[in-house]
Amino acid sequence: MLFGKGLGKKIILMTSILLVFIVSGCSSDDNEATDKQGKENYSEAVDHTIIGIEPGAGITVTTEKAIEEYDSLQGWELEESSTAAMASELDTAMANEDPIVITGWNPHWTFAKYPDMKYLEDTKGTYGEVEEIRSLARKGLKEEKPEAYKLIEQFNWDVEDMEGIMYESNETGDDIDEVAKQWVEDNPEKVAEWTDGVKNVDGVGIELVSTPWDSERASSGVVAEALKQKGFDVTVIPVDVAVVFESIANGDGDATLAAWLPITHKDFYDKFADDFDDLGANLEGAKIGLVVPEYMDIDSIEDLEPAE
Ligand code: PBE
Repeated sequence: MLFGKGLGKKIILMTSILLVFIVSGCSSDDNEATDKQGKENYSEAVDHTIIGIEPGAGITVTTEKAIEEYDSLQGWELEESSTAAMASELDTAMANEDPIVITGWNPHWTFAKYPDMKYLEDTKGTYGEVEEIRSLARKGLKEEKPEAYKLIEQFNWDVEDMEGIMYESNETGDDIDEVAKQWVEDNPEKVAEWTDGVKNVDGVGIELVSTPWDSERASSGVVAEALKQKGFDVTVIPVDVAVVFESIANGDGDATLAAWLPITHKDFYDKFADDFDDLGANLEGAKIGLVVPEYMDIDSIEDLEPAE
């Protein structure tokens, strides 16, 4: 079983959510006829369609792989649009208790808003187990801007911190940058760990390349604020995942806090792996996968049915 030892512990850290789903058994042992009931209906009811997000996302690439790898997903479509469009389809489905299959991830405020959702068991490990979010820096940053490098290398926080900012911004409507700035003021001990031994500079420019999701707006927001406190002139540029990796590799951007690994951004990472410094995890206990409402009586991706 994929979701065995180790994961359980980490997942408890992952706040509210899910892990009611700590998988209790293998559906392949279950009675075949019982298995088929309902599941087929769900697959037909959702028109063999997974509701996805932006085309350039790592989770989109990974879901295309899942559709290739799982017999149960043969003939399925991934509907690509945007995170906002997915959230609105989810809203409608949940309000009507309709079945829906989405591409989901943590940290994400959706799980705070809808605690009654579960990851489908991923028996083939296409989505991996636990993900971490890593910081990467361009070659040469360490020598050229050592104080920025040191702060970014020391940046580390928890799922709860990131989700707290995302959730508050979503609830209050306040911009994530503002909430992140306030978070830095409210959490001086954590920020002191990141800035430990970092000397003040006088207006040195630093460019953080990031992705447009709330999770990365939160991390870039807090680090930008911490860097500003040390005298840096910080710019945060949100771009597609592919461009994040490309611009760190070719030196256009200084650093990113947005690399989801080992699975989500694997293809992008591998393509440029020799061309940047990997500064390690800034957050542990992230996750991606296929997610359904708790009221759907299935546990595993294998409980779905291929399109005829
Ligand atoms: N996400 C959120 C991104 C990374 C951050 C999981 C939607 C993705 O590339 O899939």
